[in-house]
Amino acid sequence: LSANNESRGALVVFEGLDRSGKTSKCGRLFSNLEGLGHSVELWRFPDRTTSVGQMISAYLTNKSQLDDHTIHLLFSANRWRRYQLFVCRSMMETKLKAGTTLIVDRYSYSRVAFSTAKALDFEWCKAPEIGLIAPDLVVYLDITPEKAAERGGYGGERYDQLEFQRKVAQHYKLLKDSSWKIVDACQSLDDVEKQVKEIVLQHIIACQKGKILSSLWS
Ligand code: 2DT
Repeated sequence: LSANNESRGALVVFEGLDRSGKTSKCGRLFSNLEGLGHSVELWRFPDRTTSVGQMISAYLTNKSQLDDHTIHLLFSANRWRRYQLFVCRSMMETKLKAGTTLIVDRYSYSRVAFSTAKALDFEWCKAPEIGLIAPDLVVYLDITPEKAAERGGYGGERYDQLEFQRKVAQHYKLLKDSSWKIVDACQSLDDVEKQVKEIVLQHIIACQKGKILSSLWS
């Protein structure tokens, strides 16, 4: 991952509990960056459009049952597929090196936090994600599970339960590293948007100046 990084785009990941506002903040950031003339794309995991994505979606909506290990590996396969679509250089790497910033709604941290919340082994959960591209920035939208639950209720999916989200919140904390910026998701929408935009622009500049791409957890 160390070839020509000049003027590359940034890999910006959003993480947080359900109802923390990730999807709307990703959308706002995307429009803001586009408005400023940046080359930018919005990605989302799970990508429910692929065949593996459809299996994940059936599991999340309780239409199918899968063993915890199996669903863990399917979520990873969903990301690897996106990564490997071009034969030698991944789609992600190609886009970043072409100068496109990627805003990604959930990434490997979701996988480990959600699976370890089911009491799967921490290192086992990380293993299938090792070697994916490490984000330049992880924006963690911080909200307590109780406050998140008050926000118009959860959807009807498998993980949308307060007790489970409490466990996920605890496990997210174990994944925090130097690429993380914690943003208080309970501020006004405008304040969250402004803070996120400032942090992201700083990281885009660092990447344009040649910050090296690295691999996740290796
Ligand atoms: P959305 O509500 O954001 O569509 O997510 N999840 C997600 C995992 O358990 N592992 C993963 O790797 C990813 C990307 C979090 C649907 C649910 O999928 C969970 C919530």
